Amino acid sequence: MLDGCTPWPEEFVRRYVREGYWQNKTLGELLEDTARAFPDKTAVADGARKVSYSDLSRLSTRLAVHLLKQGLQPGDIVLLQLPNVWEFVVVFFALHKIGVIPVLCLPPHRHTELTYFARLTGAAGYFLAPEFRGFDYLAMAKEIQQEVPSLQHVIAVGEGTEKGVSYTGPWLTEPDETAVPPDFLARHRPDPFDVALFLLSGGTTGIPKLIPRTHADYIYNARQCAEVLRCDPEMVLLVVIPAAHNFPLASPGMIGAVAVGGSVAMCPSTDPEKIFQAIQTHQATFLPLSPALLITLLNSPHREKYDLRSLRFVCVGGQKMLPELVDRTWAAWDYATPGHAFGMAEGLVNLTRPGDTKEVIRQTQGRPASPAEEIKVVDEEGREVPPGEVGELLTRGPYTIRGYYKAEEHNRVAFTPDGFYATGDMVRMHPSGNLVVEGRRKDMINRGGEKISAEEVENLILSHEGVLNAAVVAMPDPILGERTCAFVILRLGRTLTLEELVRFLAGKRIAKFKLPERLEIVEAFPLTSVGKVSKKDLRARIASKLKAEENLSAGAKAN
Ligand code: AMP
Ligand code: DBH
Repeated sequence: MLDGCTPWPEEFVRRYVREGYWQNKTLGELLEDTARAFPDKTAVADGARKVSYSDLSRLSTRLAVHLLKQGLQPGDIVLLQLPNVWEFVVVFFALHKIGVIPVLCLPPHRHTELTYFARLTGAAGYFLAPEFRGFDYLAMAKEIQQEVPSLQHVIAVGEGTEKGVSYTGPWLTEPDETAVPPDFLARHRPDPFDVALFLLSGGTTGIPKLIPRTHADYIYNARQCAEVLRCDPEMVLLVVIPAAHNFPLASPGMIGAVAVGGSVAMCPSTDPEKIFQAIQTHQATFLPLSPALLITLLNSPHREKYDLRSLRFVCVGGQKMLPELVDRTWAAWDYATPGHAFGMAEGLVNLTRPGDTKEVIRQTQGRPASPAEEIKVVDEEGREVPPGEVGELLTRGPYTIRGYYKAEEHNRVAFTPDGFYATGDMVRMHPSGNLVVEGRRKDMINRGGEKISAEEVENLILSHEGVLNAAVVAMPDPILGERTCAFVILRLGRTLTLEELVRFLAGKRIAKFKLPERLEIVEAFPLTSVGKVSKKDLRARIASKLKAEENLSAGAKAN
């Protein structure tokens, strides 16, 4: 396996292959299989553009040829940061055809995160859209290149003339390729049992972690999710949450859709009306959403204007969907089944099944997609708790990693000696055999499904000269579930406002979703019995303060 990655022990490799979970197939070959079976079917749709499977196969091969000509080589690592556009799919499969390994960055990631990923991996290239939501990615790419000399290739989707940048547009529109030798793919074929891509972990420690996923494990992950959710060639997946997330990518996601010969429709906007429009235009059947997005859709006055009756499955993940939200979804769209996806980029995916009873869908977050996934619910000493009691979820299986990339120290705490991943999620086994998420022990904020490491934000706040100490916690939010609240102790005689703090942090060039949305200046932090900062108390304090403020403003309105 690639340097810096932890392989599965030999006995597990043999078992996963013997029992048929891992197949000798690359992601590139997965696409080729479907292109042979369904050449004329729409593979990808984006607005008015439709790309058939035979075209997707051809275009991704053509792009792969150009990338090799540019000097990218099998085994190179690249940053991939694209919005939800059709080229995402073309680039994704082009890379896998030649064994170039993408790091799946999110569109909000900025200079600091990208530089870190590029340095850690020695990335050779950066795939981007020149502009998205008013941000100039090309300018950022130039700056990052100055700092990371390995980053030789900047490749933008679309057309353009910027010096030092290659554009996919001309490559994808040139007349048919003649220069592709028939054994082209075979010659550049990556090892299906080696790393295909890196996902990003929301992270619980100061530095975000890279998650290496192999072709074999990732294909099985997507296929297995597609199977238990009964996906078939009629599936039209609408990708609204950022396509680089594990959820819309492989649970069952884009790869699952390709595996079954379904279609992938890309929606770059999270504006409810644009989403409704996309559902209607593409006749979407399968819609992965975060609870926050689902609430926004249900609250939208535009909902009634569109015909959404193609929807069959509304799959909600990233954050817990409460029973009331399940009920509202059923009431709004009685032709669609709501379901939970409780997954993680590290591997394990729990799903409710279309055949589960209504009560199980209301109350639980599903069960492992694969029968080969081992799960344990344990107490603080690692002993399994009696069924029905709350404990931490541990897991091991054919698509759960055995270690983060180049993170030996962290791997020692995140994985047990026998290879279980400690999820940090507190769960309870429901009598149905499904899991119920009861909370978490990891120190992160889950902002509408986007994960924020408290420690990462605290370290940035601590670099402010007026700040003596900082503790970042989640505060409740009716739509996003959680937002970030920073508790700060100032140095003597200093002042700080939220605006000043946000301006300071924005200057650190990080993803905007990590910026605190509330600042509480305090004299001291509450401590636990062992003298650590009690985040539990801080969370309770801000929650009750918000509640009091809400009551106050409700009272003021009533008067
Ligand atoms: P990551 O490890 O960054 O991929 O984030 C995965 C984490 O998101 C899980 O460990 C859970 O904490 C959380 N999560 C994902 N889906 C759900 C869900 N349906 N319900 C509750 N928490 C979820
Ligand atoms: O939050 C996640 O990371 C997530 C949510 C739903 C995930 O990785 C998944 C399904 O596979």
